[in-house]
Amino acid sequence: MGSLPEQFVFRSRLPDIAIPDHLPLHDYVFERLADRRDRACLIDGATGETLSFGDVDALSRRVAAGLSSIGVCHGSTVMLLLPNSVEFAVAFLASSRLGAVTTTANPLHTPPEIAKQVAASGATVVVTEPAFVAKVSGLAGVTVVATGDGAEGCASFAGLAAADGSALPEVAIDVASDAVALPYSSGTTGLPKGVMLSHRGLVTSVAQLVDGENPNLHLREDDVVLCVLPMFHVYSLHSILLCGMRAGAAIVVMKRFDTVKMLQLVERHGVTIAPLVPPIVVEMAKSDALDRHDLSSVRMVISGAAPMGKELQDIVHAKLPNAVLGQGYGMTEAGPVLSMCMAFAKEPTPVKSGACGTVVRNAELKIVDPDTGLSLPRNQPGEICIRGKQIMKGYLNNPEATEKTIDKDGWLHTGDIGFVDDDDEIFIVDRLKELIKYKGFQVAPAELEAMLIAHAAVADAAVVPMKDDSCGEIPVAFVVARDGSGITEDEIKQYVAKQVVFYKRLHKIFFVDAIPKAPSGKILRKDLRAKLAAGIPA
Ligand code: 4UW
Repeated sequence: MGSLPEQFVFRSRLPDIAIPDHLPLHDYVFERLADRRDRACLIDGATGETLSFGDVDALSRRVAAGLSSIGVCHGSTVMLLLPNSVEFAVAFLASSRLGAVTTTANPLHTPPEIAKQVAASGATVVVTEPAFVAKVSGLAGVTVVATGDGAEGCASFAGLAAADGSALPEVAIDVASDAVALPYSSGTTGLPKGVMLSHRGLVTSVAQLVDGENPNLHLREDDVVLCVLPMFHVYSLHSILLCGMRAGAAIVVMKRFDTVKMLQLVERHGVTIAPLVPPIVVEMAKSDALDRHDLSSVRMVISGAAPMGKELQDIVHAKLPNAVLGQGYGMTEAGPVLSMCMAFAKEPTPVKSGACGTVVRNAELKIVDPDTGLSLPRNQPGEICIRGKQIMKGYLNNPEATEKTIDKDGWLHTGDIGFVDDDDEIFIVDRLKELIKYKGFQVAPAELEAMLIAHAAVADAAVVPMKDDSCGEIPVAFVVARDGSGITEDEIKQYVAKQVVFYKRLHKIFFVDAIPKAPSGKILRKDLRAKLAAGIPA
């Protein structure tokens, strides 16, 4: 009998902690409400209007009662189609109180993209701004709630918020099996899918960062956290909104990114924690305005969702010497955080530029050789896999995709290639999966390929990422045109642009005779990426 191969499993350097496994997400977030009822919780960046923790708790109860009055109940799905706003945070917590699931979408999505997600998620209520009502008003079986001054034919958010918050229905939430959030992600392959994050999953993931004697991400009650990243993306929802609230910090809500306005807000509110993505870090590092603002309050600059190289990290460090700069690594399906910079811990340890953190505690991480399936020791690159209570329950209505992502031993396969170094720091070096990340936003090649192939003049197509200095990656297509069609690059770009949100637009079309494929029919994306890396193909 041969002996079993050695398993190399990596753990946090921090000891495991006790994590509540009985609390629904909203109760966990508000667990210390009594101590901080009057402290600032949400600050509207545009108006300066501030809601205390007590206000947010009460408002989320009233909105829950209001949502209940329009039919939202345990197991319902509510879509938030909102830019960053107090309403977003409140509606999310209100849905959680009812045992409902929140699915989040970018309000800049096109009507067909939104309709697809509404249908797939089974959302029966969409909360949106008056400006976006027209995008959803024709959807059958959907009640639209409009914020602000309201809109014709819609329930009004203000009306919901006027309901009696003391008359909430009793809900028996099963924290392990009830999903509370349903963000969409394409994962390692195919089209975007609903990622079921349970109450217990999100509580675990938040606790892994901000709970315990020596929190990995040390947010304090006197911190002011900048919320410029979109709340509809899991990075902001989790690590700004939920972690910030759990820690008792104030959150400055910024509706949309603008470098100068962002720097003004940092100065005005004395922002101490700035969670960002690399393209914003680049903008900030390049901006002349940086030197005109006093940013000395910032003690932490967090980057994630896309790679940040050593050079950029060194530039920012030189410009903001008072701040600790580091990265976290997340993936929607991973619940979402896999690793976090140890320099953000209460008792920090030094880290290297370019590393994206150390695995979070109460979790296991391994690096798997994609060819043999065996786990690898330190300093050897392979597929990053993670296991723990924080990972997703699975994809909604898609057990096959779930089985391909979470193996029978509970390991979630990320499709990222990386290694763990001698100091337990993780470096991501490549991506096995199809995903394209434009400024941290997900672009699923399969979605664009299906659209291209549906065009009468296109015989075959493949979409891959091309490296780009300011966006990280941009989607480009290799297209086989039908004989005699005479279709042009611009026509194809326009055809796609009309159907998708801005970050999914194709930036370049390369006409080719054939798409390279394996005998199974799978596109050989690696070959196409190599072609791009070797220079613009003819
Ligand atoms: N370096 C290189 C990174 C990195 C990265 C992610 O859109 P998703 O599904 O999810 C995210 C979530 C990011 C996130 C959440 C919470 C958090 O605290 C944090 O750290 C500050 C980050 O991006 O895309 C997942 C994919 O994005 C890539 C990687 O390919 C991953 O599978 N990615 N973070 N630091 N690449």
